[in-house]
Amino acid sequence: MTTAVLQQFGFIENEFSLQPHGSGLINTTWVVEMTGTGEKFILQKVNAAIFKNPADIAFNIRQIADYLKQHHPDYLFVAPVKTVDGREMVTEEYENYRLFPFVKGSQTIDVVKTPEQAFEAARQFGKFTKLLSGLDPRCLRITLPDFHNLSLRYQQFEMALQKGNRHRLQQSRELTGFIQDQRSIVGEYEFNKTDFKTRATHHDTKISNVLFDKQDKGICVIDLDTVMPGCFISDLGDMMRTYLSPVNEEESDFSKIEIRPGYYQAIIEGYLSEMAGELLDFEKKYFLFAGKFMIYMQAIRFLTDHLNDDVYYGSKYEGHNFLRAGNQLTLLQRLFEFEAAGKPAWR
Ligand code: GN1
Ligand code: MG
Repeated sequence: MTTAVLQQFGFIENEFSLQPHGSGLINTTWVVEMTGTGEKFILQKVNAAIFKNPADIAFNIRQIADYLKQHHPDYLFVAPVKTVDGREMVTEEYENYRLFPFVKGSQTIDVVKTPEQAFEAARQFGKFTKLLSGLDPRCLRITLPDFHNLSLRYQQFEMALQKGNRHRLQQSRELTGFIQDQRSIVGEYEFNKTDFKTRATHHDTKISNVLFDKQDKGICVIDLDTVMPGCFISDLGDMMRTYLSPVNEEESDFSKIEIRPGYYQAIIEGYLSEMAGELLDFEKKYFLFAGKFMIYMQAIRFLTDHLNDDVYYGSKYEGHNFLRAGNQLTLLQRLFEFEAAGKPAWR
C-alpha cells in the first residue's frame, strides 16, 4: 500500500526503506529513506475516521505556507512535498497520505528533560501564533469541529455516564466522581471563553511537535493538522500538560507524576518571549487556568473513551484509557497542590 502511495511521489519500488516513527495516537507516521542518496522524508497516513475532511488540512497548510512566505520568508516552514502531478495528498484505498521533507540536522524530543527545552518549545509555539497574527484566523478551516470545546467534552462524558459500558462505569466511580467534583473548570471556561482572543493556534503542542537543532535550539513547529482558529489556553495548557511532569500520560506509576516548578516558569517565559505583546492583559491572568483546562479536558476525553469501549483512542491493553485518565487526574491534582502551595509568580 505505502509503495503505491510513494510511487505517486516519484519513488521507485525497492529503492527506499520505511521505518515506523513517533508515538502519535491518531495518525500513522514513517520515515522514508532513499537507498541511493540517503535522503529522508516523513510519510503520514491521516486517520480518516477522525479527520473527515482532509482537504481542509491541506487547504490550511497552503494558506499558512503562502502567508509566511510572503510576510516572514525567513521562517522555516515544512510544507508538504507534492506528488509528481502536483497534489499534496494521495488517497489509496480510502486512506489519505502526505509526505514531508525531513529537515536536515533536525531532531525531535519525546520527553522534556531540561527547562531550556521547555522554554524553546514554548517559544516556538508562541512564535508560530505571533507570525500568523496578521492572518485573519477565520480564513483557516475548522479541521476538527469543537476539538477543544470543554463544554461539549463534558456533555460527551455525561452521555457516557448514561449510556457507557455498565461494567466499566461501576469500576470508574472514583474517577467519574472526581471529574464531576471539578465541574467548576467547565464553568470558568464558559464564563471566559468569548473574552479570549481568537488566533491561529496549534492545538497539539507536545514536545515531539517541535523540531530542534543539534544544540537543542528550536527550529520550527510541525504536525499542523489541528492548526485552526482557537484560544491561547489550548496551546499553553497542552504544554503544561505535557512538559511539567517528568512522565507522560502512559505512566502507570502515579507516584512519578509531579509538577516541576522550573519548567512551569520556562514554559511561560518561552511563550511570553514571543507572545508578550500579543496577549491581552486579561489573558495573562489565565496561565495556570490554561494548564487546568487542558489536563482536565484530556482526562475527560480518556475516561469518556474508556466508558465508550475505546472507540476513539484505541487501547493496547484492558483499561488503557482508564489508566491514562487516572494519570491525567493525578497530574491535575498535583497542579492544584502547586497552586495551593503559593500562587506562582508566573500566574
Ligand atoms: C492525540 O495523535 P496525537 O498524539 O498527535 C489527540 C490530542 C491528544 C493526544 C493525547 C486529533 O494526538 O488531542 O492530546 O492524542 N489528537 C486528536 O496523547 O484527537
Ligand atoms: Mg497531533
